[in-house]
Amino acid sequence: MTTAASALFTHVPPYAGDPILSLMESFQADTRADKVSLSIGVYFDNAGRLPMLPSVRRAETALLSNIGPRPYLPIEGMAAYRSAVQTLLLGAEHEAVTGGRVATLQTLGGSGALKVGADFLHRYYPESNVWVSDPTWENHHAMFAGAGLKVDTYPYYDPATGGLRFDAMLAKLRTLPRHSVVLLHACCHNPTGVDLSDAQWQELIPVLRDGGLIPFVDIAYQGFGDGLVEDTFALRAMADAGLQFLIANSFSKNFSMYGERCGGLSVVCADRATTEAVLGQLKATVRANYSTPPTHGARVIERVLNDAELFAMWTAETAEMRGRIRAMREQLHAALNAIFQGRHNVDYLLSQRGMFSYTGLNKTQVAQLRDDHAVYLVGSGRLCVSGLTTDNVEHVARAMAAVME
Ligand code: KET
Repeated sequence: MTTAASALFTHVPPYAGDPILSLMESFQADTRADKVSLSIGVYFDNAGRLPMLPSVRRAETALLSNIGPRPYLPIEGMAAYRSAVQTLLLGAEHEAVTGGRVATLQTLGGSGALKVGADFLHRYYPESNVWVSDPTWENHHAMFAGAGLKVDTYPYYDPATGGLRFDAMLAKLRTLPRHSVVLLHACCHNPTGVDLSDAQWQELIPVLRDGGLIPFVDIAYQGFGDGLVEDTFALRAMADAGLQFLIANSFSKNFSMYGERCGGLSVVCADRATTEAVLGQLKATVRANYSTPPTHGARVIERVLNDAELFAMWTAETAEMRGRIRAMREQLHAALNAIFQGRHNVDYLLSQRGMFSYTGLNKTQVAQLRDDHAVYLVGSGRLCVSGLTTDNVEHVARAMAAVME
């Protein structure tokens, strides 16, 4: 019955759609044979397929041959998974880890970690704003705002050079009120591919410490920059310097386990007692949201991370994915240079790292790429390099050139 009295929710407006996920839907509905998805941050192999990593297959097969009961996990997640997260991010021997100064939760992907962290910060620092890089992953804005924090930006990307506005970034961060939250990308910055060098991180750390700022580091692409350990340089340097900070890590990309929703939230605290209290309140946040995390993906990942042989396999698999991303950067760079003959500088493709590059293409050009050439980028001009293959890279280069010239 739809009488006026029973018509509820008529004031609910339609959803405009997510700027990234909605592109996946349009791409899937596109019937053109030469379509290329360079939008969502997902790693594809050179055949354009989502890989099933052999280390994951092996761990999962072993689990399936030993199917057991499925109790609720603890609110904070599996202990073996949580300690593996700490080892992967900071190293098993790091004093913060051995000293019991890291509160780690198993979370629903990197997104779940960001959300639980944002809720926690809003509760204990209700006056604090969060400062994110200009630009950042679109969903950072939505998540922090959704948790009640005011979101502001600090300078980051320089469109003129395709590099970093490091001095302007530091200058801005120096002006922030104490206890401001500063969202940082540990490696493979999304959407620009522009990272701080190790020396720049070392320069940033005193600014964070002396300003009494609360760093929140997002690491969603560990292994896709320079290496599994190399990509944690910022985390380890911050912990070495005695900073207290939050880390949201994701296993979606580096395990190619997007749908299993596996990640972690780690809070590096001043001492063991504070860590226990923080972990307790994080658990309270989770309990009031979704109660406890799921088992399957975490079991698989925990097995890979805690078994020496599987870990070595996975390390090699991440190196292979990283190598392919780099090779595709070089091939697109070479293909564009062959067309442009010096008319446009596309060296940003080589200096930027990780899955993404910022092309500088405007909304109209991105729309032309999609409508005229079936090449999908995010509206901001972000190109996901891992959607390129040796088969489609020439087509993409010709399409980019067609909309740029
Ligand atoms: N942090 C960053 C920086 C990030 O790019 C993503 C996903 C996440 C966190 C979320 O990770 P997950 O484990 O899936 O919750 N980014 C890609 C996918 C998306 O938008 O959801 C992307 O930017 O395309």
